[in-house]
Amino acid sequence: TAYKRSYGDRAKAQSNPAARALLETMERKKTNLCVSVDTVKPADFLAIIDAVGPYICLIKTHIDILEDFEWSIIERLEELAKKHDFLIFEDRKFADIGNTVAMQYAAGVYKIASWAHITNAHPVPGPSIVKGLSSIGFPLQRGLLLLAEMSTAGALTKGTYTEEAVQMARVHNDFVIGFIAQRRMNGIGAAPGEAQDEDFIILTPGVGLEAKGDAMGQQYRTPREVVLESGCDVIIVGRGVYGKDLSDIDGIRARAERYRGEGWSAYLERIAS
Ligand code: S5P
Repeated sequence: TAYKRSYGDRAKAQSNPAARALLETMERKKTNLCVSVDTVKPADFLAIIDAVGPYICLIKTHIDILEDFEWSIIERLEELAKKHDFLIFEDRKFADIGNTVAMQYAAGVYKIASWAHITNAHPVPGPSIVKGLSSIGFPLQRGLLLLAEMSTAGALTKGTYTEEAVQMARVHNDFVIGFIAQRRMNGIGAAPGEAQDEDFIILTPGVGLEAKGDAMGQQYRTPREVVLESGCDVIIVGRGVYGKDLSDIDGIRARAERYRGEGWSAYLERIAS
């Protein structure tokens, strides 16, 4: 099965350019770490990205959190992505009808499709949302992740909801490259014998080495649990890396290095087993 193969091997079989570039970057830089940089001040945002850049395959943004947004922040982000060789994932969590999300993705203040290689959407509106986003993103060689599961306690993303999310992805697998989920999704909800060689990329938030959760329902597992035991591909780490003191750049760099190491050794163990 796909998750026993190397990222580099899996890259070759991907037809979506964003999926292929992500897997190739992971192989080249030997990292399955995505840092989620959820900061309010543009200066912190850019300083943290520059510090963690060498250790990551992907940076995850919530662009609408930033104060005093201006386009030069995007230009700087793109420069850092080139300098350190990583891709950009805007965690927009689109959730509206196709016609609306197409405008939210292409236009407005942030023009997400113009700079984010990858974005994500809730499958709750049905295939309309994938059609709408694909009409903008597919011609730009972007990739979409569906939120098949969430990391928070009491999440409604379970059972047939998760299964139907995977089936939606299967129908649109030129643009949907994988899932935000807590475990591997290949073959879920498929008839026996079908979907044998599908290879969805699984990006997993709710990863932390120190805490078990936060005061608002977030739940953490270790990189080892996520990558080795649950067969996920990319670990998404926010507070575990940037911590409480955003000016402690050395500490942030050291933690990124540590999560990179933990994630990568869990992966090496997985493909060797
Ligand atoms: O189920 C989810 C999906 C996402 S994308 N749970 C999550 O926590 N996320 C995002 O991952 C969340 O919006 C945040 O940006 C990040 C987790 O941050 P951390 O500080 O808890 O690691």
